Amino acid sequence: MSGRILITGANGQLGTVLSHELTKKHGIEKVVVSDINPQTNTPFIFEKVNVCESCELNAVIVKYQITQIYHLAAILSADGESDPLRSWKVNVEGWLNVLEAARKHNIQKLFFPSTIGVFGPLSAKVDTPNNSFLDPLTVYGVSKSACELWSNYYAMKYGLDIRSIRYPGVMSYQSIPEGVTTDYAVEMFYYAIKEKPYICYLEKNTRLPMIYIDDAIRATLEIMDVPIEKINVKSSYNISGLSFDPEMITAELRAHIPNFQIRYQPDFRQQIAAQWPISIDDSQARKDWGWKPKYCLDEIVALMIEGFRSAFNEK
Ligand code: AKB
Repeated sequence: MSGRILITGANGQLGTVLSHELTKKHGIEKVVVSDINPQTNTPFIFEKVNVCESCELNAVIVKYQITQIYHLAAILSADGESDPLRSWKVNVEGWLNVLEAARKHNIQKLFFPSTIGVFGPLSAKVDTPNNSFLDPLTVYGVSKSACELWSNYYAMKYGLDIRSIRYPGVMSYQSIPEGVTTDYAVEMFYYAIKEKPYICYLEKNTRLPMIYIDDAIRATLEIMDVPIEKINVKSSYNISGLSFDPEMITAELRAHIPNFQIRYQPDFRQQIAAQWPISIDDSQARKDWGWKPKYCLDEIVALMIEGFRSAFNEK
């Protein structure tokens, strides 16, 4: 591969793992990880980049001769509601800065992370199709659906090669996500291994599309590797791993930690989750570029417990 890869938002839940996977695949000298916040003791080539500052972004692209960009910098669903205009600025103006830089510097390939948060009340709740009408009711969903439209425009007008996935809620043990409506499915493992009761901010039967981090990262690498001719969706591809609600995952968790206690105290994130699909139709991704999830609930729960225990040195 000529040039180097730039990851923005590398300190986030996806970026933390994707940085390792891309350096494993291409070599540590081929990947530049960046974030608005510094990385301590990082093994990577790291640059502090605020994606809202196009000069910072362009300077890194020129300095390292970047030819691919994985743009993960964003403010997610829960945090976004506390400052809608800042969320719009970071999510949309940040992506436009990347698109403009890609156009000016002939970036060969771009990855854009969209979300199930682009769907709203008018979308089918079960097996939500890829071509649903998008009527999101969070600024996160509004901004990400606007970014999908900008991706389609830059692909059509300037011929940019942009690949995009609508991630479900992601489960990983490598970081504790923040400002994320699906956080509960990660936080509960931390409380369980610490033998503390968990207060869940969603109702016990709020079912959402979810995916294990390894499936999410594999999907990202796979969609970036397929020939452009296979990419028929220029907005973003639905993908899904599985669907579950807090009650289902609690039952699976208690098979490993029987005394795990959970109480339900819904907050504003329940209203966000209630607008989202229960399950996703990812048949277009399966057809176009061979997407297929590998992890089911019992495997994910076992991996999450093992991962959190080793991360927090719990036996
Ligand atoms: C969130 O909950 O904000 C994200 C998402 C579904 O995109 N995990």
